[in-house]
Amino acid sequence: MKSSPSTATHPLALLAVDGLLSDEERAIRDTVRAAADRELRPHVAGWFEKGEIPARELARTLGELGVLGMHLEGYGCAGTSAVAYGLACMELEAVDSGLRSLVSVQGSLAMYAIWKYGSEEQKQRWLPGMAAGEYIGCFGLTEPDAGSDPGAMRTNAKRDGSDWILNGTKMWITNGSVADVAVVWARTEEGVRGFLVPAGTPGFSAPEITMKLSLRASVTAELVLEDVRLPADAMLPEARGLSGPLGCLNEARFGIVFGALGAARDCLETAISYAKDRTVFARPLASYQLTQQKLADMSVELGKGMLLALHLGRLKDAGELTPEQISVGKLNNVREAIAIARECRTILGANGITLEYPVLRHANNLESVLTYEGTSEVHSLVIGKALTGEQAFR
Ligand code: TGC
Ligand code: FAD
Repeated sequence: MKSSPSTATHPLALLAVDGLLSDEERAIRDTVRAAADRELRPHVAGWFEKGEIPARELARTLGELGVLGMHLEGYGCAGTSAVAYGLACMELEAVDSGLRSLVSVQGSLAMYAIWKYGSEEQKQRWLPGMAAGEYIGCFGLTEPDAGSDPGAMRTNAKRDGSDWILNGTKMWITNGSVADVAVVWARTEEGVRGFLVPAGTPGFSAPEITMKLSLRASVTAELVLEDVRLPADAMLPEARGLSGPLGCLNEARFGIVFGALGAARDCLETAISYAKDRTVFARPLASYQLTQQKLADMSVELGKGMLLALHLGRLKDAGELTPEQISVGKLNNVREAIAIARECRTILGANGITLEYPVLRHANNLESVLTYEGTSEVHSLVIGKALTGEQAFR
């Protein structure tokens, strides 16, 4: 057995997690980490403070990095493993959840919907440009009165000759006001169907939602559809019923299983470094047992979360991952990440409440991550249904 090092060990090195990755996965992770640290991290506190991001420029940067739709095959996408995609999400969210959100919504929701359910023409029209970051996509499922229960949506699409006429409002839509194309889910006579709505279509607008205290380095908007006329070929032909949008959510939720741990890791690295530098009562804060207990507990949770994420990633790459397993990962890893971010904030004392350090920014962002892509309550109920066979949603 190897002896433990006497000098400081990184929390993830405690469980030798790196050894579970292939050379290619490590290389992709390191490339994304280096680019994120070089091109995103220096600006992110400023974007968060202003509540503004240079979305178009960012999309191109992320496109050049190759992370937009990176786990999809063809159409300019890299076709990486699910684990590699998860690791990229982790590195992006180590900078800010809002940046991972941009990538999740682009690749796992908007591009995935087109890739999985679109016609060949729709794929050719949108996917290469979206992979390159020339076009931005958004995904409109949630409505003002239908969040956890998307089946209660009111947005509707009615036939008029061969055209469709869409009416309704979508709410809390990431990338909404900067998107070139919106994937909009609407009720039709034949059940829920998906539509591609290009920006600028008459009757379609996307007012931005402001005054957010979370995900400030991310664009969030309403989508308003007032008698929006679309041609027949705007509908995604292969998505029928609620399983269409829910199938996309599986993809984005998977990215969050890894992503949330990136935010947690960044908080923990910050707290360890701070505790070693900060002197209280004439000794480093890191030398007190209470501090070490906090750091130990957080490292254990981070390591467990990472093992869980990798296990789910390997199942996904083997084509065996189930929605219930994704719920286990999303519930646990986001819940633990937000607990870690809040605990790290205590270690930083007053400094922890500023944007000089990332911890409260991460904690505030994780409030959104806890809620979107299925709240923690929704994922508990998915797991409860799997365990008992009884659905307790309604
Ligand atoms: P239910 O009756 O259970 O199912 C309706 C149909 O859907 C199928 N299905 C799934 N298919 C694929 N993947 C899944 N995970 C699925 N879950 C269910 C199901 O088999 C059925 O198919 P069919 O063919 O029989 O019709 O649906 P329900 O109405 O009881 O709702 C179940 C519930 C509550 C779990 C689901 O609706 C839910 O997940 N609610 C949460 C909504 C949510 O997560 N919204 C996220 C919006 S997008 C977003 O937040 C982006 S954030 C930005 C970022 O990612 O960074
Ligand atoms: P509600 O559904 O009203 O839930 C309120 C509370 O009730 C929650 O605690 C919930 O867990 C609980 N609850 C609900 N049902 C039950 C039940 N059966 N039993 C017990 N408790 C229950 N949506 C998109 O479509 N696209 C996007 O790009 C997108 N981006 C987002 C970005 C941000 C920053 C945020 C904050 C949200 C985004 N969303 C997006 C919306 C997100 O998916 C919803 O907010 C989420 O699904 C929850 O819906 P809601 O906010 O309406 O809460």
